[in-house]
Amino acid sequence: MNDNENKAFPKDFLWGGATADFQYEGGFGEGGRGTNSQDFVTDGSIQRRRQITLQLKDGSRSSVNSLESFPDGAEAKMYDDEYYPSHKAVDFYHHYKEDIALMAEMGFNVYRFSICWSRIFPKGTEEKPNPEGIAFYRNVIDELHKHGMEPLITICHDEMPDYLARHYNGWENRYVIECYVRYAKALFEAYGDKVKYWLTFNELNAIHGYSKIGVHKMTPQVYYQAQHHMFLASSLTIKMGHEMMPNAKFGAMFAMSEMYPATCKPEDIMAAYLQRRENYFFIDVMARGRYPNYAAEIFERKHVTLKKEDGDDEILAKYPLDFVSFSYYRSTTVAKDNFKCMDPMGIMGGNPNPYLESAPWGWPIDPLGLRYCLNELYDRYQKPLFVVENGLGAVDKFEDGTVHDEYRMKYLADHFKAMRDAINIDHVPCFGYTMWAPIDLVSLSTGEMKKRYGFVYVDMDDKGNGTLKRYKKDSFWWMKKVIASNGADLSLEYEKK
Ligand code: BGP
Repeated sequence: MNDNENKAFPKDFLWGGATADFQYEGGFGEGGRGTNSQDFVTDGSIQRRRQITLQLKDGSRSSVNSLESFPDGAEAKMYDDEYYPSHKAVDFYHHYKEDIALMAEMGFNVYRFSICWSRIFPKGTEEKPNPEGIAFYRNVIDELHKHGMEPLITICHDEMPDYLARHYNGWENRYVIECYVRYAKALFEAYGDKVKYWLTFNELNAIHGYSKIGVHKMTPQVYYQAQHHMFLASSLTIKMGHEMMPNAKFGAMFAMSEMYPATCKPEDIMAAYLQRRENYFFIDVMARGRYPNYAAEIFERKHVTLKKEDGDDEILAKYPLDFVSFSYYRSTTVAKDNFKCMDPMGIMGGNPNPYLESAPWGWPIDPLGLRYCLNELYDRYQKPLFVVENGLGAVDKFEDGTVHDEYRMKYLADHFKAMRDAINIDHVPCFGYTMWAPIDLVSLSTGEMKKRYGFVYVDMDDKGNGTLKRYKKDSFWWMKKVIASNGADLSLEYEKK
């Protein structure tokens, strides 16, 4: 056995959890919050995809699934008889003190959360931020510090003020860069002395459509143009952030899923390579600071002509990411005949791997793939790494005031071991881990509550009924033990203390 295998994690390793506002916070219509592009997305399931409800040009009601284009002239609209999970989510807005205390009790020293852009700038076009929105997150940050926790802020997690989507077509419009940078500046002015770690965007490689990037029609042209604007917004924000907060560190988050060739047939290996490359495209631009040479092949194949202005390339080159962060839930396989570049993450499933078991919502469980990703990402970018999402969505049985979720402990223990091996054996500099999601919240892909990730059970069902009361699961106590040992003790034994 290698002597380094069971060593603890590095001394200052950051252990914590991650959430996103529209899945967790709620507080719709409170504190001056403006409507957000995610507020029109209904609940759903694996069989029934989440819908964005619409009003058509002739005034009639319709809907599209959250990745599809709107019919001409249609606009997003809410209806009283629909359930929209983002409105209440699990109400962190009114439970933040209790939730942060629970996270602290497990020993977290970091908490990753996203700020709701429309809580700070309700329309996105205002000159001055909403003071109530600024105050809410200041209270959250102060509460974290009170408990010795470091905030890690996602500036934009798959959403935007609805006004910018509706009137400007979201990120397709270059004007939105200016709005985003003004928003980031307001955050840096308000919290710059309290927050060191920032993520400019969440999963740029996996966001499509109106709810996430504000565009009415999804074509490759619109998609890559929108991405170009997000790359620029990120770089300009990093520039400004470093000027305003010399100690701050910036990342952006990518959805990683190891994409293995389905067989050793050269055609499958090539298909897997091409699909991986298409996924890496986004990190390549932001971490290396330039479009990769293979971008030309993607743009030719998809008939994309990017509109760039003079100076864009210099901005990307001068202000790349300080660290690379990513989500990792599973791996997938790629064969020549299942190659589908536009949706590399297959958020609703993924191709099976005969060597792996799948989690309840179909994602193959592959801890070793995390070690592989960490090695590959470091080798590719030579930048420190942060695993900012990983966890198991499962159907939990609530009994005796708790959940006996050994399956969750096992999933996490195996992934922690893989991460520990990457750090201790392979010498990959990974400085933190935030588990998705420490308190149960609404699933992004299906809008369900029953796909639960947390160490803490929240009493709420798929339609938002319940007391919202929080209960510690068995894994709560286990995680507390793991953090207390700084990851040296990953056994499934624990005591409830
Ligand atoms: C990531 C998102 C999160 C989160 C997670 C789990 O892609 O950044 O917002 O929800 O996936 O996905 P789901 O909620 O669909 O299980």
